[in-house]
Amino acid sequence: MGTLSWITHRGKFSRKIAHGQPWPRFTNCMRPTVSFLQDAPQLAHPYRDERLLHGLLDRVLPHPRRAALDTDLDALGDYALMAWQRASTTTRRKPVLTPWDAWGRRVDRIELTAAWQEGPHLATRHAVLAAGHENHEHARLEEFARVYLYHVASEFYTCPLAMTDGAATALKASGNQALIERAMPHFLSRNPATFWLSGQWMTETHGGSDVGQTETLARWDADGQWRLYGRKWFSSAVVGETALALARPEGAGEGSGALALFYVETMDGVQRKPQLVIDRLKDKLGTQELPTAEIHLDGLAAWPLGELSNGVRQVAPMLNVTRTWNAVCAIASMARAVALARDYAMRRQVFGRPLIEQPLHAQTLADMQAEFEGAFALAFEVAHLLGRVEHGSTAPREAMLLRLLTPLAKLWTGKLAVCLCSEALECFGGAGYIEDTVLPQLLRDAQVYAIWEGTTNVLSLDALRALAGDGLGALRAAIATWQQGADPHAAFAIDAALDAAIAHLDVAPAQRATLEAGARGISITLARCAAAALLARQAAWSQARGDVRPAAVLRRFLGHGLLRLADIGPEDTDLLLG
Ligand code: MFK
Repeated sequence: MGTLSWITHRGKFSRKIAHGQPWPRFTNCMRPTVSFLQDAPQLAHPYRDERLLHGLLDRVLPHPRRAALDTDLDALGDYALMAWQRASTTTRRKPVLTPWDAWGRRVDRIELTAAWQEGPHLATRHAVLAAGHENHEHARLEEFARVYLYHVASEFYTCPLAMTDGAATALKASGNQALIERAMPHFLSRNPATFWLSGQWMTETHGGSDVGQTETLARWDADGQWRLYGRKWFSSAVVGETALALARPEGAGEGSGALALFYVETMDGVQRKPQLVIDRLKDKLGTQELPTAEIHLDGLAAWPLGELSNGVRQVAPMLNVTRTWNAVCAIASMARAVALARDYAMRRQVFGRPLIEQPLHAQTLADMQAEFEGAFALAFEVAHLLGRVEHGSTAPREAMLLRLLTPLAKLWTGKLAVCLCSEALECFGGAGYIEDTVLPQLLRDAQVYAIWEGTTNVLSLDALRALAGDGLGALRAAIATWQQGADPHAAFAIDAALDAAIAHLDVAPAQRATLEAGARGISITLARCAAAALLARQAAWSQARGDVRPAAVLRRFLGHGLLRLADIGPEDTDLLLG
């Protein structure tokens, strides 16, 4: 027996249907009512209700700094809440490129989404970039707290912000006073009218990892000006007023050592310079609000940052900053996914009780939470360390630590974001697969974190580069410090995993292939060891204040195991792929 209800222009009707009796056909004037509706997930205030960020800032920042930061973080949390509600009630838009105007003039005009139009106002009003370049050791931490809250709401406007931050950092490192004086006031402006964005033009048609194959040519033209000629295949912030571009000075040799790093400006007043042509916008899996473009350069004026070679070395400060953004933005996406899944589990009734009371579902959510908190701890440690190293308030060894932790945090959080966003979608059942819940976007967007700014494998090889210096010694020393006062079982587990990873690094130079083949496993194991030690530090601090929750997070994280080493040799790989 069942009851069918429906509404027509004459009112509401219902009819009992006996078992086996056919259900009547609906006519156009009958509108079925739904007797069971599911509650949509609600987003808690991304700042006020964010336990982890509060815990971190309370532990680290001196009281006056902590209090001063509150206004910006609270406002960015409000904006994030508004943006979530807006995204839930409007159709998702993409930027639109208009190459020609109605009268045949080349205009390359790009219409941006609402969040992108709001971007310069938000970024300058809340000093997102300017905060990171203030002269104190917590500057980067305070910057990345803002980034964490703003990122998802920004619809990846954080991508050009990251590159602008990277460009500012690379300019400072270059010591080129003329360019610093010209661009920095715009990059760090607190006024949207004078704010400039920077792009990062590296990738060409052969792909992004092997930058040494760059074909863009830099020519010293008869007018006494360097000019760039060539094609860049992925330009993420094509709306930027400036960019840093790798190019090969005419007559220079092959390979990456012969590349130079140039600064360019893209606008002539309100018009885009005609020597920069936008060929088309990319059609991407995710980050769809971000106008990623294919461009070509036909004599765009350019200024070298420094020497006319070693451009990769000169752009490295930019890469390390954007990789930190990548890690913080990855944990911001994880935070959103985990928060929505947890909220939904409290609303959704299934098999007679809320989903959160189903033991297996609760277990799944707790597992996600523990992994997220480990990633949060590592990403923010990198952010804070970056500021302390830049400010000069650390021992020299900590610069080595930063050099190693940056690729580790980027590569591990990039992979974890995909995994947790996928798991979160599954927590919604079929609804997680439906576009107008806005949930699938989380997964599609997350995929970029593992690709941007170097793939997991490229970053694993970069970690080997960092380990070849004194990165390992620095990591060992840091882990020993972080886990002081930690539960001895936790310290034992972390040390054992660290020793196992180090044993995998101990290969003869002739066995470089074995080392490289294992680089991803080593990197993820080291990242997990660092994260566990940081969780242990937070657990000890919190326990002393009567909060035992972080200790439970640490136990759960350790329960997932720290080791991700690959124990299968290259010979087996050859057999598998043969
Ligand atoms: C919302 C979040 C937003 C995030 C931003 C999104 C923007 C997305 C836009 C992009 O994705 S732009 C494309 C980004 N492309 C990459 O990240 C390139 C990936 N490939 C690599 O990282 C390769 O490892 C690399 C290009 C660096 C290899 O180049 P080489 O020239 O073959 O490497 P080599 O010879 O080992 O290094 C050259 C020098 O740079 C060496 O120094 P020396 O000359 O002094 O010996 C290296 O030590 C140094 N170096 C390389 N990577 C470094 C570094 N130094 C410091 N830090 C690093 N990370």
